[in-house]
Amino acid sequence: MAKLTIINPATEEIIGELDEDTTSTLQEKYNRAVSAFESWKATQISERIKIVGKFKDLLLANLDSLAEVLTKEVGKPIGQSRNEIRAVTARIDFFLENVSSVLQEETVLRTLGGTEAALEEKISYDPLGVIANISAWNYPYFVGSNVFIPALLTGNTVLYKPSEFASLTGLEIADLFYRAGLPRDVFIPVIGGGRTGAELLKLPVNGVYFTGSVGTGLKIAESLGGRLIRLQMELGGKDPAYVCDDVDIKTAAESLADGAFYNTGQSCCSVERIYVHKSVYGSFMDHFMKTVNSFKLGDPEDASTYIGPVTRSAQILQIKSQIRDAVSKGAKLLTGGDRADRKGFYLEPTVLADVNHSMEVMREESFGPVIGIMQVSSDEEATRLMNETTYGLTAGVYSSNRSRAEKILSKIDAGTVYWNCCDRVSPRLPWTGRKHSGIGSTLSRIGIQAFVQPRAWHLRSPS
Ligand code: TXE
Repeated sequence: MAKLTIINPATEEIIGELDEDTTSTLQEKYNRAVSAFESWKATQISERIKIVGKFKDLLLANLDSLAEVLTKEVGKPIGQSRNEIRAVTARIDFFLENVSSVLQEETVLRTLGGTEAALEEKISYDPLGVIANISAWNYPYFVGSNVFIPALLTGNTVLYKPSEFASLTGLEIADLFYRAGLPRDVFIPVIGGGRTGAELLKLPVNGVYFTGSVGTGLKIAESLGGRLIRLQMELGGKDPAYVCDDVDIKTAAESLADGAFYNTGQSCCSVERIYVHKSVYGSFMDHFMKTVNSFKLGDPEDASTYIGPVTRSAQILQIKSQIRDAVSKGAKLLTGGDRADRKGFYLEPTVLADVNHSMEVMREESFGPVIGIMQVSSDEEATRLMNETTYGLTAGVYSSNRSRAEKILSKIDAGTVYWNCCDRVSPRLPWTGRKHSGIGSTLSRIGIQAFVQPRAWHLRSPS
């Protein structure tokens, strides 16, 4: 059996070793998930709600130890690990409160009959079956729960493959579910990297829910060619924000610095490009740099750390190559640009000015502590540049004028738009990417419907 080695990105030390799944263990797990489906589907919704509610309680009861594992495994600063676990419980509450009404049967026509037969039309919902949930490492609790919580609540069984960089957390999640009373064959973790993910998808699962990079998303779409199954993808972004000339500059700069560097810039909705109206550019840059310079880089286990290591060493090479490309084309490096002088996969927070769209850093996802900032002359220019991308996850506008912001945002081709905020996700709203940022939606009532199939009933009484 091949081993998966877990490395702490802050120390580069090996902190664990797990057995990877093989073709035969995957088949065995799939068989278990299939055999558990009928009884889980038949389980009362109130019972499913009770188990998931207990899982939520266990998350809170074990918050500190779970956060420690997450921090050791992905390098997320400990305060941000705790925030993630705490915030995921609010998402779970949304699902618990809404799943019953989403699954409610709906009668859409009822005729009385009389001389004719009475007719009723109604819609009901069935789970899909066994779903494969292939997940990313950057927010394992968030991106995982967007899928496995509504999937389980609606009666599906789940084969859950956490990222190979977040597998200890994946196993913690499975353990909490079992302690909450979930039958072991209803939620089964799968351990391994890309090869294991690809093997998993060869099994005749009924739905594939993927969170990860565009490159892997495209490979998965190709590998599923010829199979008519439900496919959802939450992929990368190159999320822009525009600062108009009518804002409180300090507030906008502080908000955007946080949006660019929180989670060490490794959020799908991190701010990755900033456009600033030329009349406020100087003042914006002063405040922005002051905020960035105040961020403490260091040991993620230290509660005062804001910037930790990046999770994968390969990201360092990729981001440094973007920085080199930008500087060689005329960008000005205002701070950072290299590895931090310490052990671990650390990159200094990096700010690039005088950037343009010929540079990779303004076109390709960076997924790390780097940001490009560009001056613009008008709302029209900002709108054009924000849309000049293959991605479409989020976009933000900072302005004191709501109708000005809404006018700009309505022209941006992105699934989520923000006025005077960024890097924000709400369980009440769909999380959905356009263009290369994804297919389908999680969260909101739409993100519950994503895990069921409707049944249309035509019921004619005997005449
Ligand atoms: O992705 P990878 P990562 C995006 C984020 C960034 C990426 C980072 O923007 O682009 O995710 O996550 C498995 N067949 N989002 O680095 O490498 C792999 O083992 C099947 C978007 O983890 O693509 C891992 O479990 N599976 C977002 C998973 O795919 C395969 C929220 C992802 O790996 C595979 C969070 C294959 N051929 C991050 N190859 C949003 N939009 O909401 C790899 N895997």
